Amino acid sequence: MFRTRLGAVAAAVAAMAWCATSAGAYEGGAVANGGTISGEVKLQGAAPAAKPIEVTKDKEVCGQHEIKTEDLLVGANGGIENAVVSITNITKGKPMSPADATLDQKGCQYLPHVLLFPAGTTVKINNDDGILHNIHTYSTKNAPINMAQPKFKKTIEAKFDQPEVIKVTCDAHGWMNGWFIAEDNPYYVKTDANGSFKLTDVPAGDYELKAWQEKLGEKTQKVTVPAGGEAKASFELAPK
Ligand SMILES: [Cu+2]
Repeated sequence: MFRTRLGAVAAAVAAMAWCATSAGAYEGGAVANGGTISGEVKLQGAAPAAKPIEVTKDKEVCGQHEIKTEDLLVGANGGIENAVVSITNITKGKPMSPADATLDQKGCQYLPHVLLFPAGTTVKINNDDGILHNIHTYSTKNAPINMAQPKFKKTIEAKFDQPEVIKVTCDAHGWMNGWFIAEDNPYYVKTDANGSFKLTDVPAGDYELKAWQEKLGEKTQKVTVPAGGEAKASFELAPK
């Protein structure tokens, strides 16, 4: 009886392990005659101005420069900075190389505000301020972190094995917030200050392209990449 039950458990574990590696697995390799996808992510309608944040704690460090809200940064032409554009359904393409991903806590802000990296990356979380921060990640697929980082603890390392969009806050300074985004394939990019983006070395084919922005949510569209050519794709995100 015991033997049989153990055998069943072993079979179930083996099946789960197989699922974990086969579902959503990405295969990287050489891309012959790949194309590009480029475009812009724009805001529909008038752009709100970033609001100054009142520093209420550790003013001698956090108050040395002006801190503004970063949840919706819009350029002069309506382009949205820090939106993330990615292919959602690609299983084969350029290699997914391990990334050096670092989050700095500097002047009581997260730099960068949105940090992208491939799943499996170990992120370095630096405290450059010489005061107490407390990193808190709101993840469900990866183990959440809620850890005090006193001034003598310069770096915390945390590994993110599962693809996930993760909100990050500091429990010591209520205005500090940012995002970790662990991707399941290497076709992802953050928009620049004008909302522009470009993905390169995309194998020819039909894909679903997603634009995500922390405040406006996400939109998808179909895109066809020609061999060695350029596909254009632009997004308009509506205010909520
Ligand atoms: Cu902090």
